[in-house]
Amino acid sequence: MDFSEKLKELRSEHERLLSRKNEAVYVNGVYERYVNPILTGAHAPLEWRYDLNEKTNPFLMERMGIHAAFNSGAIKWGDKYVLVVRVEADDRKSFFAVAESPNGVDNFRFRPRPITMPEWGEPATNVYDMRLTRHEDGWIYGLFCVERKDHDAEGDLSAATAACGIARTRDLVNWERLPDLVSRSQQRNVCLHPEFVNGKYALYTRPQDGFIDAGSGGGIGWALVDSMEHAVVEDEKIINARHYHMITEVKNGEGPHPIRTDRGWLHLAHGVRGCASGLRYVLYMYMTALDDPTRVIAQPSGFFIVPDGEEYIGDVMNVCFANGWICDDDGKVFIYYASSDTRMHVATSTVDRLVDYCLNTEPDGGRTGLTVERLNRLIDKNTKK
Ligand code: M1P
Repeated sequence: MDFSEKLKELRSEHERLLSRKNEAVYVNGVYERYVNPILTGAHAPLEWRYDLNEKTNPFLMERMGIHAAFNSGAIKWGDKYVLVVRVEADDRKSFFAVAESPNGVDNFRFRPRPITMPEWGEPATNVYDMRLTRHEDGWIYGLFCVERKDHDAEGDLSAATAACGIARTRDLVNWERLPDLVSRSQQRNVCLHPEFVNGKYALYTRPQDGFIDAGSGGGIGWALVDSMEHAVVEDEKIINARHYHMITEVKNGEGPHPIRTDRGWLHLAHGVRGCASGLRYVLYMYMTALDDPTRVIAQPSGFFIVPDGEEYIGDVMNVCFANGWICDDDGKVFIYYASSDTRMHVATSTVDRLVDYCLNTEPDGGRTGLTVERLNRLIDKNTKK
């Protein structure tokens, strides 16, 4: 096959992948899953991966490997479903790129270039996991993790620090970088609440002792800050704590910003537990009071979404992670989740179903005896004559 034939085939295979239709499958009444991942490394434009000039690349070799597209922030932009994707190159560096779809479930296409994020302070080694918030102040904020080498840990090559980077935009094209969040502890999984609370910006935080360990960090935190231009966490309180023998035992973190409903704020988060095969990341939901987003009013027991089938496999196995969802005006909710730090998926539900799930699923009782009591109550209800 000559160069132009190979290129033609490459383009048609790529187009086949991008235009593949997706199909919903029933799961449990709470949400539908879709059969195909919506984004993978292979969705990255060919122009990002190949030198398409026969003279300089006669074998049509890939010159820049892109192996993963995951942990995406999400926003509705006009009639498009837009993701700010964590794209990871073969060199382990991730960056942000915008992909958009006309229907939210398939045909996601990357814009021609990745986001060139301005630096702030010491240039980042890595950036990832952007949470997007269209704030009532008129800006769209992107909060993300900024990883830098820990210069204090001499001799430990893997020592790093995590901070919350802050950027804002009005058009998803031009990004203004603001100073990183100032906080006593390291921070990852920070997310901006969409409304002012007591006239201040409200942040969901995740204080952590080190780069990996939440340690004494307690759980999902909450902090009010005066400004996003110089955001400083003075006081932080834990609003959704971790617990022994629950899905959040090792750590947890807020996903995208919560959705306002008549019955309270709907939250999506991830919980992590340890097991013989390593850490297991699952998604869970909780609700907080409308007049006080720090007061938990419901938290269904157990997980909401876990890796399923091939989703278990990837760069970091046994991981479900979500930092983006979109709620349409008609109440349809698109839940964008990643599997095993490798690819993006979508599940769909509605505000009504998610509220019903949160308010009518019993909470975790904390011990096996109460789980059996709960089961017996349900069986009684279903078998009573
Ligand atoms: O590898 C799983 C996840 O690990 C981190 O999440 P957390 O801070 O809760 O441990 C993040 O690096 C995330 O990107 C990743 O998916």
